[in-house]
Amino acid sequence: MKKKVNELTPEIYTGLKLKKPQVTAAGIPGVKASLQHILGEMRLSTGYKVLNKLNQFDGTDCPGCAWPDPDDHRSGLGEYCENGVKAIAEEATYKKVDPAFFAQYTVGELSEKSDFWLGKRGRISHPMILREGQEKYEEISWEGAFDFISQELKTCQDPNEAIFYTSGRTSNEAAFLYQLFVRMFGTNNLPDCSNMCHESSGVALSETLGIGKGSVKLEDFYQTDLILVIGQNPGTNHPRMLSALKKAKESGAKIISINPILETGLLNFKHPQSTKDILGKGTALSDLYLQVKINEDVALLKCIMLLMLGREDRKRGQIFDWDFIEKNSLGVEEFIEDLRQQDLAKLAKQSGVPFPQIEKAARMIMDSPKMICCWAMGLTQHENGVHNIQEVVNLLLLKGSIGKPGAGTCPVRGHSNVQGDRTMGIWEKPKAAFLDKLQEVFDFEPPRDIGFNTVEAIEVMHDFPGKVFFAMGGNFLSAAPDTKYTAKALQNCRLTVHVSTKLNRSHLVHGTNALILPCKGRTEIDEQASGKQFVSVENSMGVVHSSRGMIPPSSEHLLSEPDIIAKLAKASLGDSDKIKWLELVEDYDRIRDMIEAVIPGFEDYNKRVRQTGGFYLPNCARDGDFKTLTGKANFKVIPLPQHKLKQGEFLMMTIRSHDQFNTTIYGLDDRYRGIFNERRIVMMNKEDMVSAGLKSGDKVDLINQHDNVERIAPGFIVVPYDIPSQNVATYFPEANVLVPIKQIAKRSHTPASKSVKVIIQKQ
Ligand SMILES: Nc1nc2c(c(=O)[nH]1)N[C@H]1C(S)=C(S)[C@@H](COP(=O)(O)OP(=O)(O)OC[C@H]3O[C@@H](n4cnc5c(=O)[nH]c(N)nc54)[C@H](O)[C@@H]3O)O[C@H]1N2
Ligand SMILES: Nc1nc2c(c(=O)[nH]1)N[C@H]1C(S)=C(S)[C@@H](COP(=O)(O)OP(=O)(O)OC[C@H]3O[C@@H](n4cnc5c(=O)[nH]c(N)nc54)[C@H](O)[C@@H]3O)O[C@H]1N2
Ligand SMILES: [Mo]
Repeated sequence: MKKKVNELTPEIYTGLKLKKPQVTAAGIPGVKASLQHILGEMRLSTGYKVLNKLNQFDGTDCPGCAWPDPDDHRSGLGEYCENGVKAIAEEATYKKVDPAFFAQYTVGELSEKSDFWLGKRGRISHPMILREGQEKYEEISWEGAFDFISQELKTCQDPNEAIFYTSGRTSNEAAFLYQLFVRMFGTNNLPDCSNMCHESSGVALSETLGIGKGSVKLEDFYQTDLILVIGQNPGTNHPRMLSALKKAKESGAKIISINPILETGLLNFKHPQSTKDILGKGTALSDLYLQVKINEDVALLKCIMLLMLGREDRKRGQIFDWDFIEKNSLGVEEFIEDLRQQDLAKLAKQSGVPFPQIEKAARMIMDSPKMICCWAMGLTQHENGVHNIQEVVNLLLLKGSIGKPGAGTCPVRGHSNVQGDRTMGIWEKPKAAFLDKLQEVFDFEPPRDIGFNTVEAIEVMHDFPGKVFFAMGGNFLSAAPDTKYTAKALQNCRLTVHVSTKLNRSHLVHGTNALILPCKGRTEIDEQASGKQFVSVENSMGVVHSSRGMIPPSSEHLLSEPDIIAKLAKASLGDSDKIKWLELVEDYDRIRDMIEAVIPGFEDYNKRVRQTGGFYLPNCARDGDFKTLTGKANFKVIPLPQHKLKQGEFLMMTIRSHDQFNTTIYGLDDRYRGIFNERRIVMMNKEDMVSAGLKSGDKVDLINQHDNVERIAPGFIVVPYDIPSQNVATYFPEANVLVPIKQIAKRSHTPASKSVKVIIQKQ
């Protein structure tokens, strides 16, 4: 059946309400929103049980974001935030999607429901199969499911016909077993959500600083003079970061935010667990807010650095840290020479930020010996995503603000274990040393060819029918760019398999045969032959620690992710001398012993992961030892992006609302931005609306014409918003139909979902 565009994002209109954007994050409204979500999904006693142990030393790691937990003190009331509570309520819900549910609806009928509706049906309870030509999913035994998949894998003429995706919630133990199975099967086709997320950070930082991860620890926030938050909305996506920013301010730091829109969480914060905060005014966070135009951060940073160079020229050593630069870096001469060619006024104009504000930012940076730069998707999801981050690194290097306390890089990760999954080898481009080690320890010949990343995997499935697509978590269809194109890619597969907790659109846009394998979630007790197990995860700052489930699984038919992988591997490959798949899962310590044998930094893993708070992985950039190809930290000469917007064309960023976790829609409100009860909206500058003859509430079609293909997202409602001219914002995933598959970041291949060119047509 050919699907219409609408069926891929079929939100219904529910009655948009607009209010003024809020100026304070969290506080009582945050507490109220958390409670509503808990009460809607689970019994209060279950809610209490999970939340009480959330992010505690002996508890469950929040399945929400990857922000670290404090090393020392953890709040007795629980270390969590409003959006962590929503993540828990989604996972620990009492509602069930069982075989009776699937008997009620055809897949066609389900695909007409909104993502919000699908997600709210509850937890998937049984393994299900959609057989060729059938209209409904039906129950299948676990054994039957593993046999089915292994038969399909065995009929691959080349192991590279199969593609194994991973979303970042998967534990270290599951991720390690998964990549081992996939590589023993014979392919490096291990695309992951990171390809769509922080891949640009990984590429940029590896080249310049020698490690693809950030360099700071939480305590650096309390020792720094200045924090830059660029292209990130922590109030919604990393709310616990606001507590760290508050504490940093109390310790004397200043904060500059750089973002096209004024995000509430960066303005003011009332800690929901502090009576003083709740009753008082809260803490003002940003000392300076630069409303940069979308994807003009390079122009802004160059303008700031040119002002710094002006001062430095007057007296050498006044601004730049020459001791650091000469000892640790390469390329500063070329960098400064290029900077001198730039024109202050032109840069300022291109950035869209008033010049006096840029001067103020430059002064604050010049006055701060130690500084931290934080960023997220606002920098990575552009064609020049890698360059954006390398320009940030240039700034840090000029100041010598790396490899010392209170200073460094802080790419704030998304999924709660996305960083750990990469450390475990979920990567289409594994390093030779890693493969050598797998070969030595497990006695097999690992594949050496580079595998497909997410975008390449979509293109290959699109152009060459008959692939097998297996997803360890996630919602590939809705998370990926160019929804219609990705739909065809999945529909071309002979088999699509999803290990999932909740129903999502990727189960409904499927291959010739499709399977759903329901797994236990992070919050649930994982009992194996040797007793209750815990898993481990790595947070955004490289701390590896344990996470154990606290409540009984939502269905007796669920298996854990490691168990699913082991059983599939056993059915597909059988045991080898070195690996007895099922024995490994009896006691996860055995999997951790294997990880220790293969991956550096995991010495004494089983012992250290049991220490309170876990342990830090080695980080060369943190230690000031830059393991790049040149052996030094590298300055890079970064070109300015050129957006030649035609008359009537806009640059669109696709962002998250306050009520979603990626493609999981918790609710229809974006409370901080004052947008309620609706997701199919486009935020637009008021003057642009006048020029385009549009008014608030008008319905428009959004159109993208990249590569001579017309992509249409019909029926979006115009919302006037404080956003730079010629910039608009929509929500992910509703606007993903517009993100061109071929518009990707150079070298990291991350879809440019924050700089999509659109024209806007009134309906
Ligand atoms: N509650 C909740 N938590 C989450 C998630 C979630 O969906 N919900 N998702 C998780 C994941 S996987 C991730 S990766 C993170 C995402 O966390 P964020 O990166 O904070 O998420 P986005 O909503 O994509 O927001 C990007 C921010 O960048 C700004 N921006 C866009 N373009 C530009 C630009 O060109 N320049 C600058 N300076 N700013 C720009 C936007 O205005 C927005 O504030 O959050 C994680 N945590
Ligand atoms: N336009 C646009 N597109 C984007 C982005 C954007 O900003 N704009 N952001 C990108 C980013 S940063 C990311 S990270 C990707 C996210 O891409 P994904 O990680 O693929 O998507 P999610 O929505 O996080 O996946 C949600 C699904 O995961 C399953 N799930 C939840 N918990 C578990 C678990 O414990 N185990 C298993 N096996 N399954 C589980 C549930 O079934 C749920 O439906 O999307 C990307 N896409
Ligand atoms: Mo992400």
